[in-house]
Amino acid sequence: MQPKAKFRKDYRQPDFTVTDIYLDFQLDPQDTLVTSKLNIQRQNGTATHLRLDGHSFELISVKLNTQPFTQFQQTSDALILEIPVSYEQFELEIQTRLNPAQNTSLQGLYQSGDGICTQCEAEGFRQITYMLDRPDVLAKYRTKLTACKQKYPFLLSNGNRIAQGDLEDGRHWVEWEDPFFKPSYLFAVVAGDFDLLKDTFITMSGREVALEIYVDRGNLDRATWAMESLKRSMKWDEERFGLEYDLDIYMIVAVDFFNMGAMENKGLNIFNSKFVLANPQTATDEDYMGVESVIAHEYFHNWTGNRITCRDWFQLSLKEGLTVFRDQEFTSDLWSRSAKRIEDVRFLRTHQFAEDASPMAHPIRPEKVIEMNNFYTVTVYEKGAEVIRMLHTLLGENKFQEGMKLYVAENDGKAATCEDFVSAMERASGLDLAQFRRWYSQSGTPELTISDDYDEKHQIYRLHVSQYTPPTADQVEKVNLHIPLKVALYGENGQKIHLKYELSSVSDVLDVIHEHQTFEFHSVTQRPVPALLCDFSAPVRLDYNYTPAQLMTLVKFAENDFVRWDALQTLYFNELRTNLQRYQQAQPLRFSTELLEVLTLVLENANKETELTALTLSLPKETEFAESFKLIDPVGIAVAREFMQKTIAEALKERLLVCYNYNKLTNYQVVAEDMAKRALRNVCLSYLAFTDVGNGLVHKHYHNADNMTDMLAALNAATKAQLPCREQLLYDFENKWHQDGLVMDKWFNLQATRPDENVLELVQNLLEHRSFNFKNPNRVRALIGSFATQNPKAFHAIDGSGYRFLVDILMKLNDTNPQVAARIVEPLIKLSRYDTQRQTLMRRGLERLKGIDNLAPDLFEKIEKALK
Ligand code: B3K
Ligand code: ZN
Repeated sequence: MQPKAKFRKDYRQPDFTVTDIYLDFQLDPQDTLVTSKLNIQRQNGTATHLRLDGHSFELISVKLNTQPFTQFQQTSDALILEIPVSYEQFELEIQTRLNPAQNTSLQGLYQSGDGICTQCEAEGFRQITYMLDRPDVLAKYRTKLTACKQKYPFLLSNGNRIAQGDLEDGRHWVEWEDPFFKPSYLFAVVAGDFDLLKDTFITMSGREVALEIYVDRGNLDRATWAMESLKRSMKWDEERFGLEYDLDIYMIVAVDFFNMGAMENKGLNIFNSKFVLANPQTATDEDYMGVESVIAHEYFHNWTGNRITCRDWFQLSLKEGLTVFRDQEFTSDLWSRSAKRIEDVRFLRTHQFAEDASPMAHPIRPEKVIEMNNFYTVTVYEKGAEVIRMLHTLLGENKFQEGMKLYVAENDGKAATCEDFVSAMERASGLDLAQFRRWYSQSGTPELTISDDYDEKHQIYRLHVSQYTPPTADQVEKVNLHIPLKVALYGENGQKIHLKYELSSVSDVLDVIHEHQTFEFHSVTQRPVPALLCDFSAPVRLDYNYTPAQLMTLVKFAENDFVRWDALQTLYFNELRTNLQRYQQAQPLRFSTELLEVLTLVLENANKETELTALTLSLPKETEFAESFKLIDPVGIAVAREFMQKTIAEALKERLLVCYNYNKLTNYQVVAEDMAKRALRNVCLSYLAFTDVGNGLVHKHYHNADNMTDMLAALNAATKAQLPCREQLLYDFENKWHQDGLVMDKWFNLQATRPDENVLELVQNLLEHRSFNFKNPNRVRALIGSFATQNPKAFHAIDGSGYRFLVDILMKLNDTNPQVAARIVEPLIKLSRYDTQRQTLMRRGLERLKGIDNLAPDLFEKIEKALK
């Protein structure tokens, strides 16, 4: 049977709702008994069919108002009950039996290591018991957990602990009550043995909140950063958004087996241990930042997601886009705003633009879904956050916060829609957002084509702007969007030109609303260099024919760090493009003197702006370059990029060495200044690895490292430049860390992204490695995911070996963990971006997959679209 699609337009209010739930769990890894008592209320006076979602468990019994009940029909994914019309309100009692240890899908109730936990978003609750498992059914939960006390000393659920006790058979029980109404996807249970880090937070109204972080035994020293991050998040949300925490306890549990980053269950977040655990020996600076932002993100969901939830899953960006925007702002306020912006834009351009150009293209509010888990995407999250950011740009901070207040006041305790949010913003600001709303319904990456002219006589400068959104796989017809275009003008000597129309100042944010539009600036005394799309004011592609001299002016003089970084990006991209062409025409590669000049200048100023230098000096990855081509040549890009890297290294070797030595630190601290120094020093190292001093330098760097950031930088440099020392360093690392899965993920990633010819064979052998575990999503992503997405040259090998390998893996993952399978199939469905030979091979792989028995809806949805 083919999985069925659901459409946004078909939303209907439920006929029945659940007001209260009492859940009783008799927990056991192989044999868990769940008794659920649902208080149900009829919403629609004539409805007699009550359809409850549920699958993957054994149904034991059903009672209606305490009496055994048999008027139901059981299907593969539901229980359909016949409820007499006279029943306005009734209690349904359902008993089910589950096997958490055998649940490798990591949804519903499952075993992780020695513990047991849940994952209910999006539709995992229905794997525990029958339920109206939809986000617009809000109920109050009371939960009793009973389990062996020795094996599971901690029994956790949402809300407040209201009672507990011991049983004579060695088991104990704990009862929890959550006073807030919530949808089933926010329900959570954890049972296990942990080390516990405790702290408290005093809220702005003076209430004390208990903070508890649960980690595997022995990991306590790796939890402090997460705790600090949590407190910073709570404080920030009060200060910037005026939002205060509502329960008396906030718990975070770190588990090793988890399909994504973390989950914002009410009062009981469950995290992938990757985003909790950090100490200097095991985590890099990047990991530290990752932990802080995911902790913040899940915390921020308490208001944007939990207190105000989504009416239906098509509205997912209501909570995700907004919460990503909030965590981005948090990081920007605490660290460096421009660095954060640069990283986010890099990510969006590489991954979201690629998604929009793929068979999976969808608007931030999708119209049609087969498997909801497939829509936790960069589009819903990151483009969703860009849409919120554009609103913020258009409204300004004050009006935006007024809009937030209105949104919260109107929707607290409810299941809302994206429209509710935009409407609040519209009414609070008085702006007309009619055209802006189209960002919610239109997919695809808009292109802004800009040209300019300068009228010297009248001192008028004009920007001619055209917008065009190319058709996408899901939607052919496109309309004009409301695009905020932030600009700045610079004189030849770097002075910023005041923006004027006639005699008055005008905003630097231009409202692009038509297909073609001209913007005029007056009193411009010389032909300016335009900085366009400053701070990436809209998620669009920009096409303006910059000359190298203009870009040089921007790199040198622009006030805005983002503009300077972006100008250098354009130079890198142009350089790569030119050399790729030369490579394809079998001509010798050449490096432009302008770019070397700019880079020399950047290095000269390195000490004044360490962080920005590190960012601008990093060459875009192969996958970043690839995104700017309609037709991707994975081999050519790798060759041209490596040529650039080697040329820069050789030409600037002395300067890079000076910079490398200058930024040496004596001890490890997670503070902005030191992180910037490490980043810059390690970028220098990555270039120097390609010179004659490389082997000695990298070897020494590795052995002198007192932290993971530097150690990994050395390993990375050694493998990318294929230095003689690499095998020995990799061996040393493995020997030291093989018992630590999270650290080994870094090693697996390095192995999978090696430039070596035989990398596929290496990866295949590593499937048998002592630290690898096919059931653990982190391991699978680190080894197999990295190979498929971060080693394009090897994955797209023209003999099809990379594709065959991935398909073999996917066939197995389809049975064990379809959600992870649907993530790592991504590079294979983007077939239209490659030449016909590769396309044919990719298609063959997808067809082989499509033919298997029991193809999960997760893979089915993507493959079906890809083969269209
Ligand atoms: N809301 C969860 C993601 C759930 C994914 C379900 N497949 C984490 C987050 O976005 O905060
Ligand atoms: Zn989220």
